[in-house]
Amino acid sequence: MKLPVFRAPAHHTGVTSRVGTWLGITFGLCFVTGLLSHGVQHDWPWPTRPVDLYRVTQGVHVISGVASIPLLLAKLWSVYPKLFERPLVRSVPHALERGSILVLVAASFFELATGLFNAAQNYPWSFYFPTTHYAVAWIVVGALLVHIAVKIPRIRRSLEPASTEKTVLSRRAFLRTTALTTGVAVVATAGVTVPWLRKVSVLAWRSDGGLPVNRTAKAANVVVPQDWRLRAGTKSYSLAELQAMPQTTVELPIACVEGWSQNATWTGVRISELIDAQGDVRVESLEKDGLYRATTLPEAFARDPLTLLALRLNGEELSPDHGYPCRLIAPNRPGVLQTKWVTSLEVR
Ligand SMILES: Nc1nc2c(c(=O)[nH]1)N[C@H]1C(S)=C(S)[C@@H](COP(=O)(O)O)O[C@H]1N2
Ligand SMILES: [Mo]
Repeated sequence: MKLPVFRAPAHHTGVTSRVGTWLGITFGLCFVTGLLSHGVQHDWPWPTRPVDLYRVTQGVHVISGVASIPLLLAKLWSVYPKLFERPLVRSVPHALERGSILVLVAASFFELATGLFNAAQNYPWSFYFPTTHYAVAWIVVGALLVHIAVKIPRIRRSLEPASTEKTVLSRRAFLRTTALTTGVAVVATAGVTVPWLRKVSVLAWRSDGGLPVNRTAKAANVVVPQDWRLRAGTKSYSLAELQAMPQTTVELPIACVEGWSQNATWTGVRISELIDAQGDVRVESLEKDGLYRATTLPEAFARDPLTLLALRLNGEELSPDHGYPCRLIAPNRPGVLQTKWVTSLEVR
């Protein structure tokens, strides 16, 4: 069998190394911010300030993930002639190296595809997304470190200035196209979290200016009883009693793990005025069996003056979908932990 010969500039190792370096940066950012997001949802120490920190880290997570998609495709395009190299396996280390690349590519595709679907709020699979996405991230990182370690000498050599002007120019053209495609992908989606990009982000979720609803009261099966009262430790309050208490107004974002985020103005009662938080506070909702029906508010957050049991959103009474009669809003906390339809607070 005669094997094809590949001479296109895109297949030059200089191109592969450069795109690989960019991809290394976006993967690195994506991994670190993903790790932080996992941590904050698993009781790792997490500060209450800056209030927008999670909004930024999760925005970077989704944006670097989106940027990685065209970069990974360009990188694979650049190296696919290697599939035609013979002999298939030259030695044991060579076999291991090729095997690790197979794992790396498969795991990377899995992460980028599931992440993209997640950002689009689409879950066409039966596994539990956060656990699987998190576990496979470690496979990517492990395989990536092996890959980089093996390739370092080649990367070094290939990034040195190349010889002929003409091929250098066409290599640059491929790199420019890759960069441009990546830029378009980022701009088309980053508006989910970067307010001034909202208008140009054609693929991004777009609101009518209001705060999006993640899970509606109907979907959550929430019915507020006529005689609803908030239980807070040993005390209890009717809605009218909560409304009669001193009200605080704060401007805080909902920063969803799915990548979108938006600021809003919240008015309500400070959690610290409702319960003496000598420890973490368990926040339960009226939802019977949703995955996010209850959360634990660490003590520092429960005592924070910006942490409210919100009764109003942007000047109006909370709508059922945003958590009527009351919902938790705290600084620097993922949206998934900003419990709606709160019915009890209890110190753990
Ligand atoms: N009880 C309850 N609270 C919840 C949820 C939920 O499913 N059940 N979803 C959370 C998620 S994932 C997000 S992003 C925010 C969104 O708040 P919003 O719908 O008011 O914008 O609510 C959070 N609070
Ligand atoms: Mo969310």
